[in-house]
Order: sequence, then structure tokens, then C-alpha cells
Amino acid sequence: MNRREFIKLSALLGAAGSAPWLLQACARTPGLSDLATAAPATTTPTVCNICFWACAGFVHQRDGVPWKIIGHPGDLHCEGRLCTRGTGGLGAYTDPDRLTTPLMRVERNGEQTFEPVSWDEALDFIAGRMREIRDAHGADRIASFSHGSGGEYFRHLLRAFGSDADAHPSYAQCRGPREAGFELTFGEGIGSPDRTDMANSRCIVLIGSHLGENLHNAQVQTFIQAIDRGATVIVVDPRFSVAAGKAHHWLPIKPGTDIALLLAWMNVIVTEGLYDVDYVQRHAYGFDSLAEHVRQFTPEWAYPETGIEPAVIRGTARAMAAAAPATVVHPGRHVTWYGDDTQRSRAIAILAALLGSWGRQGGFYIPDKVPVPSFPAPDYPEPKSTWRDVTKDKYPLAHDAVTNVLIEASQGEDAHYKAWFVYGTNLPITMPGARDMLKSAVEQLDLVVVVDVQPAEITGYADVILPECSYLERYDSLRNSPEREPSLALRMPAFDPVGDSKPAWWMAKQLAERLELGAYFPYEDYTEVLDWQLKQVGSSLEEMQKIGVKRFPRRQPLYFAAGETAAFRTPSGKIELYSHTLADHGHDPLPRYTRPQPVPDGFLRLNYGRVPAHTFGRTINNPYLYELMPENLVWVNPAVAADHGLEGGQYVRLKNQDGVVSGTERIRPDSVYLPHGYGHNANKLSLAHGRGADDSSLMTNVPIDPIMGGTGMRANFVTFVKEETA
Ligand SMILES: Nc1nc2c(c(=O)[nH]1)N[C@H]1C(S)=C(S)[C@@H](COP(=O)(O)OP(=O)(O)OC[C@H]3O[C@@H](n4cnc5c(=O)[nH]c(N)nc54)[C@H](O)[C@@H]3O)O[C@H]1N2
Ligand SMILES: Nc1nc2c(c(=O)[nH]1)N[C@H]1C(S)=C(S)[C@@H](COP(=O)(O)OP(=O)(O)OC[C@H]3O[C@@H](n4cnc5c(=O)[nH]c(N)nc54)[C@H](O)[C@@H]3O)O[C@H]1N2
Ligand code: SF4
Ligand SMILES: [Mo]
Repeated sequence: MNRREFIKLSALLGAAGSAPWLLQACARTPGLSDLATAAPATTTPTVCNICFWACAGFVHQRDGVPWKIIGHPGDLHCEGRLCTRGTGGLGAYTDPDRLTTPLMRVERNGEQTFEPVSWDEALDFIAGRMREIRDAHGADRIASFSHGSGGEYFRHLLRAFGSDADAHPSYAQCRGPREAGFELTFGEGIGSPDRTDMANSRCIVLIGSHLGENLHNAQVQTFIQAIDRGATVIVVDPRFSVAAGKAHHWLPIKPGTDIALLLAWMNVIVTEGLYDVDYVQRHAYGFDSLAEHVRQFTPEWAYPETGIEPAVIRGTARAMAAAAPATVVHPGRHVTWYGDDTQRSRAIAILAALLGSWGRQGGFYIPDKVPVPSFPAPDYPEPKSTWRDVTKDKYPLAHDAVTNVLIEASQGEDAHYKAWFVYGTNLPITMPGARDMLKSAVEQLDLVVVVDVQPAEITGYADVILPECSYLERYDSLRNSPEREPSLALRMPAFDPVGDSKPAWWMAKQLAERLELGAYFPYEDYTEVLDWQLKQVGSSLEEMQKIGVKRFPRRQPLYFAAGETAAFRTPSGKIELYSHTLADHGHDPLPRYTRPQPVPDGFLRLNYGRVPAHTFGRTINNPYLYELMPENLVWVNPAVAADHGLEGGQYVRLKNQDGVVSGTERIRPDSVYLPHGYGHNANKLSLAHGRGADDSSLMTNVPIDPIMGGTGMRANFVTFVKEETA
């Protein structure tokens, strides 16, 4: 098998496939003037919940019939355009498979099944079990797992109850290593939206980060504008991604060798004196150690590791330096790849420091948000133990509870956690190779509550399933993200909740009242909270119901001032090129490269990522988005296909290095890149069930990041098993 040929051929596939997706993704929606002339319709503001970019928009209905959702023209997250998925958001309301009533696990004729129950029955049962757990073990023995705004109401409830363990797969399975790597270096993480100043960049470097397939709305628009403006684009990706198709330099790197490339770039920038001398002298700590460290990592050293030619490494390093400080080396978002991910993120952060781009125009801006106070409530009790007590022996440098650690701490004889609350996260699909671990954890827990909108895989593990109404049928907390220009956005109901579904704030409040914690929810309706908060910052619910988005002035500058010596929240108060914190914890104080495990004979590396039409597994059953892409296609290069005797359009299964075969699903072979989120086995998802293959199930080799506990997902290899029934 010839690797170079593989890349060249898949490049052609990528280029052909890219343009229509991008066009479709960013189709222009009407502006305010168009709205004024449209046929009479009821219009309500919303914040999209189809992914976590949280674009603001308007829901239109005519005579009570859902019509369309469009982007808010005054919103920075979307600039008046929703992406394909956001436009299809109405499917979250119309999906006939939705959960519409509370369900409880019961035994009937020796078999376990779910039965519809009233809200009172469901909530009384949960509160009763929580009391029993508190009396027998302590109130700190409940773990929660959440993704999305509704998670905060349960977090508030559980903090009031005496438990603070809330983990997010969007940390340990996603952004965690970059937050840890940047915090160690600059004393601050990246946050969401990513604080990259691509709007003003003259050079953009993407390492993975498949913008265009990764469809975070305004980020993709800004990227396209930067390309139109003539910014130099450098894409490092073993696959010819959509972004690579737009790049000046595509560096088809050998998977897992990015740290070698980053060290070689630093070598060129330091040895050729291309770094920002004033910035580094003013702000950074440990430059001499860094310079000494990178001296050995020449482009010639990196060539056999990465497959990238020395001249290309030098040329791209010089291009970055020429545009600096308006050069952004994108920190990526999903970065749990090979288990050495915090160190790769550290290398990116250090490179940004050498280029002087942190806190500078075209690099990374300083985010700001609206100073909205929390609604008054009593202080939380001190929990008997915290998530840190549970995580600290393993990952003292993690800044958030680590999902996999909380799951581990829920099984075995000395299991710490006795109950789980799971809000809006589908752990069996989200946690790589974790189904056995999940199963044994769940088997011994005393209580598992799942709050979801659809009968996803995770609901099958629950004792009680609480049906949330969709984002189009509820109020939620204000969107107030740290960003370039502070703004608030309102999500409000466009429709009445379907069936007996309810918003999460209501569920948490009802439980609080049953647990004598009603004082923590001192309101009848969430609109009281919103109106009070808005009035503290000079607006009101009434105003926001009309305008949807309100912008506020910044309270601090967007960039460091010229000549300013900024203070950093690191132990030294400086940018830490050399990290004593890491050294003190037994980790490399400067990023070190380790060669990835080689691909075994007869196998291919399992690569995975996003497709524009879907968000993880949460949209596959959305009737509108399902139609766009009902199955995932595996990208196979023709030479590989010929090697394995495969034909285009043929259905295959994938088998990994441990002999795990992707279920009964069928995949059409075009390459070995597999879009994530398919292969649902929850049989109540009538569209998604059994369609496509699940990447998570093939991830049985999961190297863990020693610094923050993230689960590396790109250390698995697959081969093909032909589907006989095709
Ligand atoms: N449409 C859509 N958009 C989304 C989402 C979605 O579900 N759907 N999810 C959102 C979320 S939560 C996140 S975190 C982001 C994730 O999106 P990104 O942060 O962009 O994810 P990555 O894993 O960086 O990108 C995958 C790319 O990495 C490449 N790659 C694989 N191995 C390597 C390697 O060893 N080195 C390098 N340099 N590249 C490699 C792959 O070929 C692929 O092109 O997307 C967001 N946007
Ligand atoms: N194998 C593999 N694993 C991955 C990834 C990958 O690419 N491959 N990507 C990783 C990344 S980047 C991330 S961020 C995580 C994300 O993983 P998760 O946090 O699990 O996110 P989703 O897959 O979107 O799961 C969402 C769940 O929320 C439910 N839901 C949707 N809307 C609502 C709502 O309004 N209310 C409630 N209560 N529930 C709702 C859906 O039905 C679904 O069950 O996965 C990570 N895991
Ligand atoms: S990027 Fe798309 S799916 Fe995500 S919030 Fe915006 S419109 Fe919704
Ligand atoms: Mo993510």
C-alpha cells in the first residue's frame, strides 16, 4: 500500500465534494428588511440548540404551523445565516419518535421494560432514592454528566443537595487538552466561541480543525472571508479536508506526528530569529530553555517523522512569522486524539507566544461578556467530597471533572458514586469504547436518571427517563458567551410542549421542592429569573422577546495595548514557555515528541470527524437532516479499495485491531474516514436505528492523556469485512 498515492487520490475526492456542502451550509437567509415584507407570520426569537455554537435566530410560523427558522441578522454567532443543521432545527420539534412522557423501568413477567408514569410518580421516586442515598452514603455520592444549557439547572440542584461532581464529554472527550495546554501557558483557556481573531488574520494555520465540515457557523464564514481577503492558509491534515481544498499549503502529515512538526516550526522560528523579540522579552518566561530544547528538532529531523519536506516546513514557518502577530495557529476544538494531546496543545500555545499573537490583532483577542448577575439564592453547602477529591490523585491539573474518571469511580466494590443524572449527553456513543464500562457502572448504581428529548442509547440505561421539551418549546438561561463583542440572546418557546414534555428548569425545581431545597429555586416561572437578570443590565424580558439579541459595550480592550506589559494568571505571572507546574507534577516542562504506534500490516488507521449535515449522533433521527445524509460513507482510496477487492457503492463492515466488528450496519466504501455519530442501536429511533457504522464501538484502544485525563480516540486501526447481504 502506497501512502503517498492514498493521499493524492483522496485529495481529488475531497476537492470534488467540498464546494456544494459549503454553499448549502451557508445559504443566505432573509435579513430584517426581507422579514418586514414577508407574509404575516408569528415570529419568536430562539437560540439554536442543534449544536453548541448557539446561533440566535427567529422561528416563523403561519397559522400555528411551523414554517422556518432563520438566522438573526444582528448576531455575531451567525451573521444572519443558519447552517444546514440549524435550518433543519424544526425537525427537533416535529420528530415523531420524541419522548413525550416520563418513563420508569419496571419488571413485567420477568422482563424489564419502561412504563409511562405521571410526573409526580417519577419525581417522587427520584427524590426518595436521593434521600436514601444521602442517608446511607452521603449527599456527595451523586455524579452528573451533562452537555447543554439545561445541565445547569441540575447542577444547581445537586450543588444545593451537596454534590458538585458534574462532568462534560465536551471536556475530556473534546476541548479539555487545549484548555489545559493554554491555561498552563497563558493562564487562560480558549473558551467558546474560540477566541481566535480570524476576522483580522493574515495567516491561518489549521492543525486538523476541519472547518467547513466542522460547521461552527460564524467561524466558517470568517474563515471564508479571510481566504477572500488573501490570508495565507496552511492546513495540516492527513486527509484532503474541505479546508485543505482552500489552502495555499496543504501539509499531509503522518497521523499522530504533529508535535514533531510544531517543534520543527519552533526550531526555524527561533534559529532564524523570526520570533517577536520584544513580545517574548516582555511577556514570556523560559525562552532560553525553549531555544535550547528546540535546537535539535530541525526540519531534517522532522521529515522522516512527519513526511513533510524540510523546505515546506521552513517555508510555512517563514510565512507564519511574516504575517505575525496577525497569525493564528488555531488551537483546534476536538483535540483528544493520541493521548499526548495537552502537550500538542502546549506546543501550539508556545508557537503562538513566539509569534506574539496572544492578545494581538489577527491572533487571539481578549473575550468579554455581559456582567449579568446570578438570580439570588442561598449559598451552597460545602460538599463532603468534591470531584477534585475523586480526580486529584490521577489528574490534579484537570480543570473540569473528567467524565471517564467519574464513570470509573462508579464501579467496583469501593465505588464512590451511587447515582447518576445524565442530561443531554449520549454516553454510549460519546465515550470511546466504553460500553462495557458503562454497563457495569450502571448495573451497580442505585439510581440513574436520564433527561433527554429522544429515546437515545443512554435512555436504555435509566431507571427513570425524564422527557425534555425541545429548545423550540422552552425558555432557557440567557446566552452570554465570552466574545469579541458582549451580547445576550434569548431562547423562548415558539410552540407549546409536545405531549407531557417539560423544560429542565421545571424538573429541577420540582425535585428541589421535594427535597426541601425550594429556597434555591425562589420563583414560579423561569421568566421571572430572565426578567430580573435582564433588568440588572438595563434590558427586560419584554424587550428581548421583541429583539432576540442585544449587544453591549466592552468593558476592557480587545487586544493588549502597544508597549503594555500584560499580567498572566500563571504562577510566574508570565507566559510560561517552560512550565514548572508540569515539571513539579512529573510531566515534561517543554513539549516532547513520541512516535505514534505504527499501523499494523493489513490495517488502516481509523480516522473520523464531522459532516456538515449532522451534529454527532443527535441529529441522525431528525427527519429533515436524516434525508440529507442517512448513512455514513467510509472514505477509501481507490488503491486501497483495489487491494481489498472493494468496489464503490459496496457495503462493508469495519473490523478493528481487537477483532471488534462494526454492528450489522452497512457502509459504502470510498476511504477510511468515518463521520461520527452513526450506527445507533436504540430501536425507538425509527430513522437512525441500524443506519451506518459507529466509530466509538471500534475505539477499543484509548490512550489517556496523563495531564488532564482526556481519552485519545485516534489510536485504532481497521480493515474491511465484506457485507454478504449487500
Ligand atoms: N457539522 C458539524 N460541525 C461541528 C460538530 C458537529 O457535530 N457537526 N461538532 C462541533 C464540535 S463539538 C467540535 S469539538 C468540532 C470538532 O471539529 P475539529 O476541532 O475540527 O475536529 P478535528 O478532530 O480537529 O478535525 C478532524 C480532522 O482532523 C484530521 N486528522 C486526523 N488525524 C490527524 C492527525 O494526526 N493530525 C492532524 N493534523 N489532523 C488529523 C482529520 O482528517 C479531520 O479532517 O466540530 C464542531 N462542529
Ligand atoms: N467516537 C467519537 N466520540 C466522540 C466524538 C467523535 O468524534 N467520535 N466527538 C466528541 C466531542 S467533540 C464531543 S463535544 C462529545 C459530544 O457528545 P455528547 O455530549 O454526548 O453530545 P451529543 O452526541 O450531541 O448527545 C446529545 C444527547 O443529547 C440529547 N439532546 C439533544 N437535544 C436535547 C435537549 O434539548 N435536551 C436534552 N435534555 N437532551 C437533548 C440527544 O438526544 C442525545 O442523546 O462527543 C465526543 N465523543
Ligand atoms: S452552527 Fe448551525 S447547528 Fe450550530 S448553533 Fe449555529 S445554526 Fe445551529
Ligand atoms: Mo466537541
